[in-house]
Amino acid sequence: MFNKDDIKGVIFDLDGVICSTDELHYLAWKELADSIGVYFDRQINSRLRGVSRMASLDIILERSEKKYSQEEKEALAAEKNEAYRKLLERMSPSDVSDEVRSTLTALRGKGLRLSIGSSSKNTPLILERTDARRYFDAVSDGNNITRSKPDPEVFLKAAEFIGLAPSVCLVVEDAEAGIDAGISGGFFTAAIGSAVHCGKANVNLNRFSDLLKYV
Ligand code: B16
Ligand code: MG
Repeated sequence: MFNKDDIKGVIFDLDGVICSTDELHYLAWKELADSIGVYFDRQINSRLRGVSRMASLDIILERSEKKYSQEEKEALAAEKNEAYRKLLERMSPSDVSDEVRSTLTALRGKGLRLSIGSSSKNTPLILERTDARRYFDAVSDGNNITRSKPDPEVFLKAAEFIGLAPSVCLVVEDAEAGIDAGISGGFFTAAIGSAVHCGKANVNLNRFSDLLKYV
């Protein structure tokens, strides 16, 4: 049973929760898909939310007539990532809203421990470009895991990094795969954005600052 007094830490997904990189992922995947003649649009892009880089590529290649070897797929993923990192250089502190910043500051003020729990290997660059690293006690991301969401590894590591048990942490996610990961790791979960529709989270947030009602 969810009880706000039990929560000692909050673990945040990055893309879609703290900031939005959807459009940049789209542009980089689109460039790659065009270069190999594979159809790709924004609807397909929406299936990539919260999914790892290689799993995203597999979704894109569903439309390809050519079968790619593992080595070729790794080269394609590296090419996309290079284009994506160039686009990330355009991010700035204004890509993290005042609402997100003031809510994170208020949560810290309540004595809660905060961590990032993101599948993205580009998390350090995104946090640096947006000047958001300073709100978090720890960062667990695609660089310290071997299994992506819906596996709970990234959140279990985040809880370990802030020295708390999953049972006293709330995971905030915008993707169903992330809510599933939180549930299977024994965390309480809060859904925002498209994850609200899956109906599986303990709480649904209309907006980021609603978190202050629940913890
Ligand atoms: P990268 P999150 C996820 O971040 C993104 O939502 C997903 O679209 C992306 O494919 C994944 O990170 C891997 O990202 O290619 O940068 O390592 O939502 O878990 O913060
Ligand atoms: Mg996300």
